[in-house]
Amino acid sequence: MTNVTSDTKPPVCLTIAGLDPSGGAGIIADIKTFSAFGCFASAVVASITFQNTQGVFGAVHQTAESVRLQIEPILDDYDVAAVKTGMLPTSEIIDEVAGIIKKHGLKNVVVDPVVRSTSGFDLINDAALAILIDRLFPLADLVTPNIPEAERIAQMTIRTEADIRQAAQTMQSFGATNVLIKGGHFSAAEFDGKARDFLFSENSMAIIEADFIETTATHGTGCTLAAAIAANLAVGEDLSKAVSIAKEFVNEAIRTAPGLGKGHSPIHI
Ligand code: PXL
Repeated sequence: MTNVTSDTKPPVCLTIAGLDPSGGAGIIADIKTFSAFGCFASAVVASITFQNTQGVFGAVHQTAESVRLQIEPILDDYDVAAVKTGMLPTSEIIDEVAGIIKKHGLKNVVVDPVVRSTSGFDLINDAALAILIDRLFPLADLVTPNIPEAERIAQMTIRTEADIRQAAQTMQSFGATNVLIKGGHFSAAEFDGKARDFLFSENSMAIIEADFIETTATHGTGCTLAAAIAANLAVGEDLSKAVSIAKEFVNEAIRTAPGLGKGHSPIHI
């Protein structure tokens, strides 16, 4: 039997994250996003969550061994062009993932420091968050916290743009080279109808702006944004371009969200 192959191979993107079986967030959102940018999706499950648009009801986490046994065959077989991590619920899993990223010299690593669901379910415990900061931040090309995540990681309250700068500096002092603080949860006193994300690189800060859309249909935005950035890095965009393309992509997905479910509806692409 012949193996018919095409000359043009899509870049392979790998997500290591949680499964949201209702399809809004986690690896399902990541897979859809990788595909949307012409990448080939591979996906490693770190936890199986039980949820719908109304809440997260529980989770069964994988072991570090299960995560390793999922990842290694992929890396033995494919050249992975970018990696996105999402819900990594335990210290053991984070330690394993960091070791593998280091050992294989994986590039274009986007770390979404998932901490808690919108409904208030803890997706990671405090001990694991400390390991995530310690082990994964230094290996990340980009870390993408939202405001509540940035507050928990930097251990401060964020109310102003100056607070955002300070939180980013703290995260950079933890070893993160580039930090994207997503301002969707940020309601500045002088709110002017814009949703702003703040991209901190070694010596610069850029503001990525889009129209603020008043909606509760935002389930999956964080995962989709990080996956879109990873996919755009995989196809060769530089970081700042990848972030602005991803931001526009997520905004369009919010704008066109189909209103599924009875709670926080997922975006859809
Ligand atoms: O949006 C954060 C998030 C990430 N990953 C998984 C989730 C959630 C939120 O519910 O379930 C698997």
